[in-house]
Amino acid sequence: MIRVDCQGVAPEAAAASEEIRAAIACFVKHGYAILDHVVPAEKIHALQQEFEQDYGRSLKREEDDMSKEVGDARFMIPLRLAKGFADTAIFANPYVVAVVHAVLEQTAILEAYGAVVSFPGAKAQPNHHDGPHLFGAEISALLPAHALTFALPLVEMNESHGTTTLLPGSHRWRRAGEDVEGITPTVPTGSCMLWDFRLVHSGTANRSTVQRPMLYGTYSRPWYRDPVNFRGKRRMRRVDFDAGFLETLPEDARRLISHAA
Ligand SMILES: O=C(O)CCC(=O)C(=O)O
Repeated sequence: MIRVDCQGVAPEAAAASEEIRAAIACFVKHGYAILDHVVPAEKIHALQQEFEQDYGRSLKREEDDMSKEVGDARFMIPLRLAKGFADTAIFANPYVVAVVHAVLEQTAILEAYGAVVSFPGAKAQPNHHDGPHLFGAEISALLPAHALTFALPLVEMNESHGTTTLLPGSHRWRRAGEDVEGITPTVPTGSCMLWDFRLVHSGTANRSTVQRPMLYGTYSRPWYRDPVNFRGKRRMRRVDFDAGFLETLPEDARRLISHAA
């Protein structure tokens, strides 16, 4: 398993750093990147409390208009770009955006923003990719990435709370089920994972007694819209923010979400 430690890499120098270059190379070859120390752990702790307060009570163990079941006792909900979730260190994180720009080009957008929460006792998800192949598996395997998932745990992802198993190289599979050993990383708070939308992966079981919220962002090329995860969910906004929010943002962050204004 390859991990890249961003501690000591200045955010403004991220794109030119050896560390981010290594992350990009891993992403292109293996379909994933794991970045450590991209957000201070205290900031994540505050976000986790905010999540519990603002979303915890309304999130039930059943699908409704504002959530989607994505596995046994596992739900996806949209997050509003407000308060801590509107922090550019989170949705426009400089280390993450440096990888996003390299693999999806500078015109990349944040296509969706939310959380996947697994409840205590949630069983492992089946293997899947986040979207269907473009033009079928044979052609898709040859193409550069069109979208990726950014996963930022609000509590440590580990054997007890559950994490995500990734099948390295599966973004290049021409047929399903090639034989490869998965990796099941522990992801501490402040670290994140990125995976190619084509990569085969699955959330592992939550064996603990606490919810495991994982903030996610879908970054994509500007023409791409996730055709699956919002099907039948008209009330679920992909990227949601107040009028006037855009004007408060630096240019780079604004470019990521202005399509949703
Ligand atoms: O819960 C996880 O760890 C992964 C979730 C996931 O892959 C999904 O819902 O598509």
